Amino acid sequence: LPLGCRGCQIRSHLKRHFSFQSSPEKPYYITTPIFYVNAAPHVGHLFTIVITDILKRWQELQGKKALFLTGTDEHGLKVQRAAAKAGVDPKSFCDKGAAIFKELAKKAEISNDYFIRTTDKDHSDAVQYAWFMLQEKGLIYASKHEGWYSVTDEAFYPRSGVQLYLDPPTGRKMMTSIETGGEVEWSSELNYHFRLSAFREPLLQFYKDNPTWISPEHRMNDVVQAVKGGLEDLSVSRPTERLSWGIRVPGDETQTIYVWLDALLNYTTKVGYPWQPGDEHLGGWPADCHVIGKDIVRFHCIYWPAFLMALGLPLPKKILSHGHWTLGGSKMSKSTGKVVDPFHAIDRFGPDVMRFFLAYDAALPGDSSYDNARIITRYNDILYGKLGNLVSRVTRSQRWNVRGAVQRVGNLPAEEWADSRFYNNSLDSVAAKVEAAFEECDPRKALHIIVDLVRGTNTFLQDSKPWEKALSYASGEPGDEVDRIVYLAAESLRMSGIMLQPYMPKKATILLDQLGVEPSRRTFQYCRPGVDLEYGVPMVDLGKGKQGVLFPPLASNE
Ligand code: MET
Repeated sequence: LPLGCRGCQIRSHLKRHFSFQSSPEKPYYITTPIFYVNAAPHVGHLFTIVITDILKRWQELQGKKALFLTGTDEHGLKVQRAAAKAGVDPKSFCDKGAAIFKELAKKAEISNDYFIRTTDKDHSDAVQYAWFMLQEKGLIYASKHEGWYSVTDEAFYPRSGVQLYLDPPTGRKMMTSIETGGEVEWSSELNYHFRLSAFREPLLQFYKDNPTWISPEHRMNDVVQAVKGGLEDLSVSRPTERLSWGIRVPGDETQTIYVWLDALLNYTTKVGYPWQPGDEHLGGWPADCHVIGKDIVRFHCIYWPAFLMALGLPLPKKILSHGHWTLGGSKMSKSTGKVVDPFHAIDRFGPDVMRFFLAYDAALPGDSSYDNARIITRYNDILYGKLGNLVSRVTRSQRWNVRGAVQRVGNLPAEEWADSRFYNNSLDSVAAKVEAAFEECDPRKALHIIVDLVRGTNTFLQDSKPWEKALSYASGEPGDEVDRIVYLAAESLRMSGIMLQPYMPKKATILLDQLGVEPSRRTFQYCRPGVDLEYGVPMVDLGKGKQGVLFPPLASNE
């Protein structure tokens, strides 16, 4: 009885909290994992939020409403112990950690709409409600649990999942998880279990019906094998005397909810769970894409869909699991001291250049190695050498002006200017190729296609030498042939600028301002040759010399 009452209380309390404006269309909804607050962010976190931001901004470029949730995972033994070690109360510890992640998002030009903290009251109330619903459905039961627990991974492992490890530097013997290397400790206690085993068949059926649900697809095989191999019921609470920093089990103060159940629910609680049946879409649920690292596939691809099925909620449409960043050949990790501070990296190269580099060399689908020298190479070769150069060549020439070329050539029938190898091979098809890459959730591939266009346009100019041809027109009018060349190069730049906005929001805006593209004409629908005849007059002072240069040469000490 007390539990039932508690459920009603929670529900009526929550109804006051979530009221979404009705809108007929479900927004596109994308998320990052919520990050543990106990460790400072490294470049891998920056990569995850940047990739997610690019995918979100791509949707907006298409004219769709998109919502982006990121945040911090604040409960659990790991955070509890880190706070104790730091000698501060857990809440103050979390406040500090969450502020750093928020600052990183701001510094990296991330356009997240929400930032959830699992210590938010709305969230913990909704988690208790979900628990209550699972219990009502008979999917949670109490029993003794014995097993190995890794605090680093916040996960239990079966006997077959652990091994004895001898730490070479210290000679210390310890038990570790075979999968992650995280140290495990033995625990034998009474706690609540979720009937995960009951979801084996529904999960296998779901994977079968949705073979492209996980990207890259090969990770689906591992998930299917794991589920086929058998699913044990999952321990979903710990005794409060061990784990006090968390959400209490409703009706049983002696137990605290397992941090992963608490954490996974963030994706729904921030967008209005518990909804009135059928109203999920108002806040954006189901998520269109959860972006995650490959190390947390099990939680997102087995536990999470099982929890949602248990709650009778729709499943997310896509899981994009990326690889890791390595440094000097091994995984970036705090324990080995091999980490790159993303704040320093942004201070050094700027947010847009970092975003470009992380997307161009993205750990998608495999791992990537992080290297400052490579960032410099990419900058010199692509941003300074190709894109910056193209902008200067097109917009700053004394021998022609873009506006004149757009007016004179753009108004002609397409046969008059579109019939060239450059047009047919690059300009005409680039938008469709980029779009297809985004449909495959591959912003890296999409960026390579855009960069290829920029390279190709430089080559086209190099080969057609409009600067030489323009010299032979003394009247000041550059003439048909030069006009056509300039027009095609300007169109390429205009389309590249539009498609680069999700990657480099600030730099792409400057580029489009310099090219004089109206802000209302910067969406993907304008990403076809010949559709905009209104551009060409710079909206900003292009300045002289270095002033206004989009990508200046790097200082020699870089
Ligand atoms: N905090 C977890 C991690 O950083 C992710 C939780 S996502 C629900 O791995």
